[in-house]
Amino acid sequence: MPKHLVFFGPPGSGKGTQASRLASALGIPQISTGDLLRSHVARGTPLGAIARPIMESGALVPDELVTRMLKERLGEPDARRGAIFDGYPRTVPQAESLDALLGETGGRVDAVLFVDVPDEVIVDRLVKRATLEGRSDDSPATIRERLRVYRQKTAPLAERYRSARLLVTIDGNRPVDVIAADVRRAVDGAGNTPR
Ligand code: B4P
Repeated sequence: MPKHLVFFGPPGSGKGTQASRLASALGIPQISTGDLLRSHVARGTPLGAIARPIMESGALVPDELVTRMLKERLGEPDARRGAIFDGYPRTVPQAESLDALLGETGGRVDAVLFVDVPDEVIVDRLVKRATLEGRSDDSPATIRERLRVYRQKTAPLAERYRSARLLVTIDGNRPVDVIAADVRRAVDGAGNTPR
């Protein structure tokens, strides 16, 4: 049975870092909508041209564009055995689309890992990353906007997944290896819970 796991959390919580590790450990792809969008921007595609100013402002790219892109990625052969979603879904309509997309092949979301980190730690991490990597959406003003958008549009998903008994909260304010061990325990446990 393919496994479909979702990482969710505020910007800079480390969900990308953990998603990448888990993907290697389980041998299934990490699907990061942020990375896919950045690749469209770098290649100068029509989607990239629309996404670029939106990402630089800290807002969300429209649901239908992101979902179309995700559907294409999910259709690639390596995603047949499952996938780790990183940064998707980010809104309630995206969560509904994900359920529908996975449902088409008899799949479902198996677990949602919520990487929880306090705001002051996030701002600190992203400001540091701005110096190291120069990502254009890591300016202090954009970081504040990304956090605001996260609280307004993405944080409500926690309730949806909590009531579906899929949510596992992981303390993301610890060393990467310690978090990864917790994630692994959570994922191994999730497969054994009847729903
Ligand atoms: P993303 O690329 O998903 O950016 P993000 O949520 O801000 O996550 P980020 O990569 O920064 O952080 P992560 O938690 O991995 O999206 C960028 C933009 O694309 C969005 O703002 C939006 O415009 C658009 N977009 C993407 N998906 C979308 C969607 N579904 N719908 C609409 N729009 C969408 O944390 C990584 C950082 O933490 C790194 O610097 C790492 O070194 C550090 N870190 C990790 N673990 C750590 C630890 N344990 N301790 C200390 N530091 C740690």
